[in-house]
Amino acid sequence: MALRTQVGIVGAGPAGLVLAQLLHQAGIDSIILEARAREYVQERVRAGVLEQGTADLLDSMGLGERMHREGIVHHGIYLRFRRQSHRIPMSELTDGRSIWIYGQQEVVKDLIEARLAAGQQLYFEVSDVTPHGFDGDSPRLSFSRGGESEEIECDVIAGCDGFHGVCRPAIPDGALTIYNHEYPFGWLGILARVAPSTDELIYTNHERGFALHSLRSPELSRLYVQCDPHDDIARWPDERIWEEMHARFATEDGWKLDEGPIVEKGITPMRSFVAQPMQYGRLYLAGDAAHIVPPTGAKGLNLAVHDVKLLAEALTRWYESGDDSLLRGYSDACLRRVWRVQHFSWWMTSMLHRLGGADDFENQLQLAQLDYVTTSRAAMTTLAENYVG
Ligand code: RFL
Ligand code: PHB
Repeated sequence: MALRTQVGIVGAGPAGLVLAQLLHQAGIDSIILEARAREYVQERVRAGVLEQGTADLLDSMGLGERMHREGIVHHGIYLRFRRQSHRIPMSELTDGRSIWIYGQQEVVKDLIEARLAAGQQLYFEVSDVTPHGFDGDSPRLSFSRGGESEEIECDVIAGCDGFHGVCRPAIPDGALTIYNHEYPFGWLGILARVAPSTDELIYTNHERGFALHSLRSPELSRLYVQCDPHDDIARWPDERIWEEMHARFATEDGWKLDEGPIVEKGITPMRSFVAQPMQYGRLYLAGDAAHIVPPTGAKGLNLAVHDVKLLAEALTRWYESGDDSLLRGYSDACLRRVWRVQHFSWWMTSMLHRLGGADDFENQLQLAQLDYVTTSRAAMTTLAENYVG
């Protein structure tokens, strides 16, 4: 017998989990199907920066308790170039707005715990998830669980299954316009068991390439260096990683980067991607399933959360009054912010990375832009406004 729910959600990343929680609070029933195991989803190291609006939303959902205890509020960031650091006082420039340092996997843990504590349905380790019938009015999700084939009948499907998911490819050819931009570099990221060497994030433009010093807690540092996206992580023993970090973060005034045991490392390619519209019939895409931004602006998770906030509002309106105007306008409403964030993320990426051009012209332009952004209050405010969201 088929299972039945109101909203069938594919993917238990931030998008799927926040959507499910918002719907639950509005009295709307959903089932989440997740391909991976709970432990895998909870341990995947990814984003670390929450915009004020994301943190406020988690708070309003009653999920902010641990974030307030363990998260760290930052009021500024540093841009480092020509071996000097320049602080962008974000809160001062944005009427007191700030960002939270709280790992994506911590957000995901809090959401999964809330979902299961409320007795709501979330199936891990399912396979062969396939959306059907979403061009009509009887959408279904077929899948396998423990070797058995099962099916969910629902009113709508939410494709929150990330960039490599099955929902976006299920939309017929020609219905989506795809914008895709790949960068000729990636990020090598590490998590190191050592106190951060900085009080706020440092974004560095260096002739050897970009570097970022972030953190997770008073004992855990998160650092990235620009690298070849096709490089093999085996070619990066710990000594080589630290050597590169020291070279790129070096300052005139002798600032020191502390080393510690590396507990996680990996290489991520970078792309900018948008599929539009973000809906087809009764299938709605949200988060990385619909768009990817390079991580330089710290926006991917925040954008995913913004999408599902709009989707939850639209579905709530529809269930309460039969009014589908917000649902019909879902994609347009999301895409306005998606493209603003696309521009900001591309701009930050272009300003801070070695772009691989044959001459030094682009580097000089970057330095001119960095000088402007760190001296003009108007330019600084533009960066700050976009960064805090
Ligand atoms: P996710 O997190 O990829 O979740 C999708 C979920 O769907 C599951 N799935 C399926 N389930 C069932 N059937 C299928 N066929 C399925 N296919 C996939 C997956 O297992 C997964 O659990 O997408 P979502 O929810 O849209 O969330 C997006 C964010 O995860 C992403 O945008 C951010 O991590 C991006 N990002 C950052 N965002 C920020 O806002 N601030 C940051 O500081 C930041 N730093 C980063 C980042 C991403 C990074 N990487 C590794 C890509 C730093 C890095 C290095
Ligand atoms: C992180 O802490 O993982 C992080 C911070 C800022 C970024 C990207 C990633 O822009």
